[in-house]
Amino acid sequence: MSKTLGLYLREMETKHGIDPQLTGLIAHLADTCKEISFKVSRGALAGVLGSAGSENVQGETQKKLDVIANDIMCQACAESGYVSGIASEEMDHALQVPEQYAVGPYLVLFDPLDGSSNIDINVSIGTIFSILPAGTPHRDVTDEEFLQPGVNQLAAGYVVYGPQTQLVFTMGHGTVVFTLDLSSGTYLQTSEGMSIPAAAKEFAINCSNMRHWEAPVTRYINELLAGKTGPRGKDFNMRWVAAMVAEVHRILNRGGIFMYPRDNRDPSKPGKLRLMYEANPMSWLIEEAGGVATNGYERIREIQPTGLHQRVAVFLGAKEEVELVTSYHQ
Ligand code: AFP
Repeated sequence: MSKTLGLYLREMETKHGIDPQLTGLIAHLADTCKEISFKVSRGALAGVLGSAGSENVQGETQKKLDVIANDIMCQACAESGYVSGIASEEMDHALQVPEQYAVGPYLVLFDPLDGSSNIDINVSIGTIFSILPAGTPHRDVTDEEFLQPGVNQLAAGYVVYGPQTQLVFTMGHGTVVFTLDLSSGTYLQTSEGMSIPAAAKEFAINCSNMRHWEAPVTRYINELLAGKTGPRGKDFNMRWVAAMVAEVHRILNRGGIFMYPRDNRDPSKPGKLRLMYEANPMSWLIEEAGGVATNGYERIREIQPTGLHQRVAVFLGAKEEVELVTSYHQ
């Protein structure tokens, strides 16, 4: 009989002294994602597909479901009583908790729906979250308070909406997986600890950007593509789902390396992915599973953020591969 999320969280409180407010917040976010999962699964039947006709702070066109998921997550965090402030990919600035709700000791950051281009074609997408300390609970939260390095995270995870809805998270005691049992509406544990093999046979990168890459990345990918007769002496397979959630989920399950490098298209953008609510939480999940995550130069979780929506190059997954491509940058 699989363990329920509730039981697992209680055990984390007693075994590892995790604050019941933190486990309470995770349970609340997990519940909230059931609602997003339900809306995602209904798609056109619920009239939630297509563009919202607006742009987010990144200048990206928002899908209806981006906006819906963002509203659901904001409301859930605000009403939980566990948080002092909320930041999201879809909002220019951090959101303060409205007066009618209690505040708590945590800051929550999220990408409410990662992989937006997959929404309308029924391919895996997900919600990514990162939880940071807020100090003494307060209401007047500023963007600057969120600018903490990823090593400060107290919990991080995602919910992937794929053939199954799965919650994958860490509180620093391994990366664990819970699958939403649709018959009972409960999350049941389906992995007690993910483990990424140090070597890899699969890589994920958007090769259409090859002409914009910097030399170390071109060198590394060319070596992988050369296969058995190249310097690596073996063949590699390639995958690209265009949703970081799905790529990380695959790597946690069967290994490999994921890359979204910085490129020369726009010097003001060091990579595409966002540090605070994409790279940091994913990096921790990967590290807790024995993998490595760098920006080509340094460990992602040690980067001191300078902006809520700052971008970062990402190389994450199998230890040997990430260390190799990182060494090419030195
Ligand atoms: P959204 O956060 O806008 O949904 O973008 C998803 C994403 O940032 C990341 O999940 C993918 O790895 C990446 O975009 C795919 O980007 P390309 O379309 O450039 O390959």
